[in-house]
Amino acid sequence: MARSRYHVCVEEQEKAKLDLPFVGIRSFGKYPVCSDLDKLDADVAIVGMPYEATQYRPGAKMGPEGLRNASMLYSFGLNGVYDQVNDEMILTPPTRIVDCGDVDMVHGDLVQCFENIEAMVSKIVAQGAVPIGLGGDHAVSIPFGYGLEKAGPFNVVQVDAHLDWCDHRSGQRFGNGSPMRRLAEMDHVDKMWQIGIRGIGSSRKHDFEDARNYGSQIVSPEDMRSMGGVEALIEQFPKNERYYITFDIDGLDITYASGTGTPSPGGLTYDEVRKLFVGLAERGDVIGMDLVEVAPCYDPNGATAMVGARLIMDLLGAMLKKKEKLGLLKGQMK
Ligand SMILES: [Mn+2]
Repeated sequence: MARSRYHVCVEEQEKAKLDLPFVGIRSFGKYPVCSDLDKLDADVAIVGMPYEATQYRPGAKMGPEGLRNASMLYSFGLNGVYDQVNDEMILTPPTRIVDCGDVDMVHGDLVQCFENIEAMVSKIVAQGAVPIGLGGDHAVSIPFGYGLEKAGPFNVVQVDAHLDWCDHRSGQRFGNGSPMRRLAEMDHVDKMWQIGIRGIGSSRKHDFEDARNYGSQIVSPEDMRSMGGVEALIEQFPKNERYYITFDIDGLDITYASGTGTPSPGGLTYDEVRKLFVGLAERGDVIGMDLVEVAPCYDPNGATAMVGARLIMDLLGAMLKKKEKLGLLKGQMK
């Protein structure tokens, strides 16, 4: 039979299962699903926390779904990705990343939702994996922070437009304007940096004073650039200490992150946040991270979720490369 002019000559042995981004089941990055935490055996465990009680535009409870969808763009390389900056492969075997699905939610029941988040995160920590949480509104960082207790003590690096240090609003102490104060109250939380802060939020002057009195370093995008940029900021982080990164997507500028409840101009760029995460992963030991407040309903082209998913991948690449070089991956220790 005559061949078409479009015939592509592929030897049988060159054929491969491509598993392209539009094919298959949408776990984060298309990494394997682990639905039984008793059997969790991985370096990193992704967990969705679709909890929401936002103070303005709703939608963050669909964040895990949006981030998993967006992560398909980066699912080309189950056998790793070429990092052209450092001229090396990253996220290669034996690194093990799994998606544990979502924490179970009970609509309107903060107590059960938070207990479930804390239980799942602490179980992941007990199994020796680094939890990466997908919010959800920023209140999820309160039970996430308690769930990290056994991985502590640790420092907290927040990237956010807002200080989130409000003590309570009409008695509500567990809203998305309060996670940083609640974290600061935890015995296993040590130093704190709050980066990208510029937004108009629920924290008042006395909340800023309380944060500074705690010892928190509050760094606006302008502060960071005038001190010499992200490279100079990274120098402030003590080496070899443990860090939990809590990343509110609105820390990025509104041009990167309009798909959120309270988008804010004057924010950080993708490159600044990437360098910050990579610098932290290289300098310290990142023991957990969450990305919160992605609201897909205001993200019609998916760009906000894509930038968010990409920054998780950037962080994981740097974290796991460091562990690989130290021989600390689970697959290396057996
Ligand atoms: Mn926040």
